[in-house]
Amino acid sequence: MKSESVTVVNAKKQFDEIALQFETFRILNEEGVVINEDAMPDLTVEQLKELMRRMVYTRILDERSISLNRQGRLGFYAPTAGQEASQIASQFALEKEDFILPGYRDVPQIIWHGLPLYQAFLFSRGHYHGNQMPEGVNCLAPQIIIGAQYIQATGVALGFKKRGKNSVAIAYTGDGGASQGDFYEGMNFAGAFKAPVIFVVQNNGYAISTPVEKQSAAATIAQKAVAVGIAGVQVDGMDPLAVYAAVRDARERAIKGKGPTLIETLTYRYGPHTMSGDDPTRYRTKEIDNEWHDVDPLVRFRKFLEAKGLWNEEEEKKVIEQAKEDIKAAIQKADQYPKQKVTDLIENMYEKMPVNLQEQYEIYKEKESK
Ligand SMILES: Cc1ncc(C[n+]2csc(CCOP(=O)(O)OP(=O)(O)O)c2C)c(N)n1
Repeated sequence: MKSESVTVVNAKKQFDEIALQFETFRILNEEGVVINEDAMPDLTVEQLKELMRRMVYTRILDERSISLNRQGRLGFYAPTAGQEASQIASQFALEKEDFILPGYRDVPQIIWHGLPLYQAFLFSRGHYHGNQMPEGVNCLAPQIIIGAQYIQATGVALGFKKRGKNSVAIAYTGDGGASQGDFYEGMNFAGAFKAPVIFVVQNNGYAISTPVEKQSAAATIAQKAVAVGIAGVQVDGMDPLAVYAAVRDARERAIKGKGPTLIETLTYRYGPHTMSGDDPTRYRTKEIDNEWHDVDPLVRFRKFLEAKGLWNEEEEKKVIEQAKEDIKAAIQKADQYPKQKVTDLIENMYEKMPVNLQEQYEIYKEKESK
């Protein structure tokens, strides 16, 4: 065969071009000024204010949760401050019937989807009732196994599709999650079957202490969508309007049968990985912290609303007081909830108790009745 007949692929050029197509989608700049008017989502004044309220509330919830953890009143806790635009604005773009498959840091989304606060505190304490979603709250319990919820989300979405429902599943993971096999497997299957699912990667730069550059040679996580033939977008994860618009758009396409979307949000967690001993000063500098604080989602959105005369200090204070009151009541309710027993664990593990556990169950029932 003559060499001229062979098509030579300029792979380097192709790769570079792919990365270029994934420029960061943004609507608000750091000063809270709209720089992408065409992409402005259709939100009412009340919805814009509600989005701000939820972000302020969630920041307080994070502060209080950290302090409750330090007092020994909460157990496992993964801080959320810095990630409010990625978390709260993405949930805000959903409908109640949509199904959330969260990771351990995504407790705020499931609270705003309907999980009572006292149950979120029980989840933190490892109490089974923290994982029992009330009827009509369409969420799974936060997943600790990194990336596993990507496969589960595809299954939930296919269920919606088979039943002809106009609902979507949304799965959250971090940048570390995008290094897992489950991430590719879930997206690949969803793409092939056009499952109505939204895959969100909150890229906060680190999987505990491992920087994202050490997890992948790809210039963006969003471009990984290309390999499985689905839509992908990289979003400024500190811009609540951009996150909202991207998720809303992905949702609309999903329910129209156009398949899944991978959304990478560029964000940052201000605190440690979890409250179980991580020290971020060992792998991040103060300068990096400051750079991200300068683009804080609450500051940016506050400026945007204030310029329109829709937000002020008084309004913010009201939200803060409400959050503190709710948190106090919820932790008291969690304290009063019956302590977890071994029999509770066995009862809640299987729909039908296996025979081998039945024996142990009887032993504990006897012990716990004393
Ligand atoms: C399958 C699996 N491997 C390892 C771990 C241990 N682990 C817990 S959190 C974490 C880092 C995850 O980072 P990322 O996905 O970026 O999420 P982030 O915590 O930044 O939100 C690891 C490796 C785990 N929970 N599950």
